[in-house]
Amino acid sequence: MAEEVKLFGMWASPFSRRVELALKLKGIPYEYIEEDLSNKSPSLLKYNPIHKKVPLLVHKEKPLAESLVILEYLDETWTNNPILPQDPYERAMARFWAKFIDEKLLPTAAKVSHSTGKEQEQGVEEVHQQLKILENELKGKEFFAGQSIGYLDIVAHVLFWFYSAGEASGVQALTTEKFPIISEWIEKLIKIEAVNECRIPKEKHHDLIRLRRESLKSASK
Ligand SMILES: N[C@@H](CCC(=O)N[C@@H](CS)C(=O)NCC(=O)O)C(=O)O
Repeated sequence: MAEEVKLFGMWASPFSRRVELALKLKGIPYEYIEEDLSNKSPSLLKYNPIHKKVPLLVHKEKPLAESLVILEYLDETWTNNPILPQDPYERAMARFWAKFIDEKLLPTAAKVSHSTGKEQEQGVEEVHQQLKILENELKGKEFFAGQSIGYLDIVAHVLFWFYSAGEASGVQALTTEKFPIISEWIEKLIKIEAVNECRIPKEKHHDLIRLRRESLKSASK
């Protein structure tokens, strides 16, 4: 039943896109509800009162927040097309790298996208170091999950957002020259239908990033 699963998301949110990608890869029918984050719906505030953020998944009236938590729930509830590895050590390592991406890499990536001048330069240096670590992890593999797309690829899919933000700001930290393995991985992902369906619309995203950077500049004047 399509109405059994509801996803409250926002088109430019890489975290929402992550959950959408998992739903599509696992073939779970769902209803998508677009949130206006400047005017959050009563449902979002009711179901996610702590963080008040998207993505929010509601399954049979039970709410779940936080994209990584949602991914695990989906995999445990719908056991077809598993995304997490079966082996406990490999599962633990997938979670380790997911934490690295969300707790280390993303804050630095956000710093690069949302700052200017010295702070941005520093962010680029830091993000280069972290992307190198991720690039090493991917060395010799088709995907982060191994032979086919899995949990860690879905988590690392936020790099699409980072790449697009780099295009819009004119400061591209994720180049093919510096990160050939990650770039090749992006090319492979794009060929997967579900990934393509979950891509953030480029022009619309660029406009949003430019708008945010404009207000950033005016605020710092
Ligand atoms: N750690 C959260 C991050 C979610 C998040 O930051 N969502 C943003 C959109 S990208 C949001 O809803 N922001 C609204 C707000 O902060 O008020 C996750 O993994 O789901």
